[in-house]
Amino acid sequence: MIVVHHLEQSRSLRILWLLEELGLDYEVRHYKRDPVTYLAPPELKHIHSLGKSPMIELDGRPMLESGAIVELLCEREGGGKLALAPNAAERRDYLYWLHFAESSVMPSVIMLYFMKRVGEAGAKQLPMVMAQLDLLLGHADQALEGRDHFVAGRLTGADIQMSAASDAAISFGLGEKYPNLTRVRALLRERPAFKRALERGGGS
Ligand SMILES: N[C@@H](CCC(=O)N[C@@H](CS)C(=O)NCC(=O)O)C(=O)O
Repeated sequence: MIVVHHLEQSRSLRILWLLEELGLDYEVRHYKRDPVTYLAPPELKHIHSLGKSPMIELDGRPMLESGAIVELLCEREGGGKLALAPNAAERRDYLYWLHFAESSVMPSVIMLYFMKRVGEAGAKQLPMVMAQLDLLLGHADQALEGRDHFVAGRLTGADIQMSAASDAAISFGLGEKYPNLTRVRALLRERPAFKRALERGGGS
């Protein structure tokens, strides 16, 4: 049985969504964020020293990093569903978007999030961080022009990982600036598997 250590309001929702799309059995263990620091509770560190979420247990061992989790679950547990075979022509695009989410988009998202929290102290650097995020979100938005998926004309793990980019656009109030990200986000959130994941995640 796959166990998901699910932190509320976190990127862990993508893993619940993936598992629902793959139709796999899993158990969810819920964790609340610290109301002051917004960090994960210490119990997560008892399972893996980094204490981050998403965290799954597979074969009795903890595993972190959403991109790696998505890749492994699609290929090994999902029989290739939502993935692209190693020799598929679009495999390179699949891997590109699958990893672009955490490797490129999220660092800028997190930076902007903290800059906004520090207020005046971060004001000078804010335009530079904003420009970076704009570049990355614009690139993703462009890739969805006239299409509903990043690759292969169907839902893949790349779309699930990249949902973090559209979530970020919406949470920073940039939805209108990125109409394709916004449109696709609305479409994906209508999927029954997404709704089931939201329910099992306790609404976030
Ligand atoms: N790159 C990692 C990011 C993991 C991560 O930082 N998760 C956040 C939640 S979105 C977290 O656990 N924050 C709580 C904490 O750091 O204590 C991934 O994609 O899995």
